[in-house]
Amino acid sequence: MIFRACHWKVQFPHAPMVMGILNVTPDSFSDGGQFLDPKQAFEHALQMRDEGAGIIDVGGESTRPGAEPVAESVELKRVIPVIEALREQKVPICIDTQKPAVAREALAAGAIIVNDIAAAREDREMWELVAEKGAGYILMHMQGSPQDMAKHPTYENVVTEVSEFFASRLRDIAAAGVSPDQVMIDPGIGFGKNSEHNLQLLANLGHFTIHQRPMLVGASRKSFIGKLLGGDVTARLPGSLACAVWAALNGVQFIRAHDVAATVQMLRMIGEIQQRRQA
Ligand code: 7PJ
Repeated sequence: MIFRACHWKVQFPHAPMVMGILNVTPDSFSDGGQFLDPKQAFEHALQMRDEGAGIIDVGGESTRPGAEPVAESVELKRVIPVIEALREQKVPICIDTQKPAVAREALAAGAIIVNDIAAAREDREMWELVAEKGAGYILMHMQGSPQDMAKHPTYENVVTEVSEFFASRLRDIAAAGVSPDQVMIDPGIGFGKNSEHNLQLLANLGHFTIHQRPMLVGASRKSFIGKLLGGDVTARLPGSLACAVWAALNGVQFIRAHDVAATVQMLRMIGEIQQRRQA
């Protein structure tokens, strides 16, 4: 299995990679407002790179439950200067946006992967762009939209429904001209899922290997950790690390995380131990 994003490629098996989260927003749920200034955002990205992040996910629109959509011009003004500044830094950049126009500018500014949590539900322009540029694409499952997804998530079986979503969207994406090599799949922890749904998805990550695509999981600091175990958003690192280690041991190749140093150290330790397993 291989993942390609423009000039960048990763051949698997490969040690799990951390995607560091850079929210250039005033209202993201755990760090909103901290990195709205482009210079501060840039510095934070460099710090995450130095801590071992393999990808930086740059987002200018909060997708926390109930978040208001942001105008295209505002989103562009937040993310483009940061991506341009990072271009020279040789760290793969992912643009977290649902808008094809923002993705287009971001790819032109140096981003190589599109993290489209909407999975192109509005139109197919995003996939056409990804096909045209040879960019990477994160196919994430979400029930509903960020505005309404927290209200009444319902599934007969969340694991099979998410898996069917992957199968059907992977077919549509291929039909739009995107190579399967450009796509990674993501169950979308917290996106139209309650705590039980999130746990069932995590418990059954192995189910998604049938799609033969690398997987991304983002559970970092999410509210289900607090709901299950208590603790506000600043006190969810142990729970986040437990999700990350579980994901890594269940075949997940990319971990989306806020706390890059801790997550990288944990994954490296697991890797050292794993290498020494005897048959
Ligand atoms: C995810 C995301 C995730 C992908 C967010 C947060 C909430 N994109 N964007 N997967 N979560 N692909 O920053 O934790 O799980 S926003």
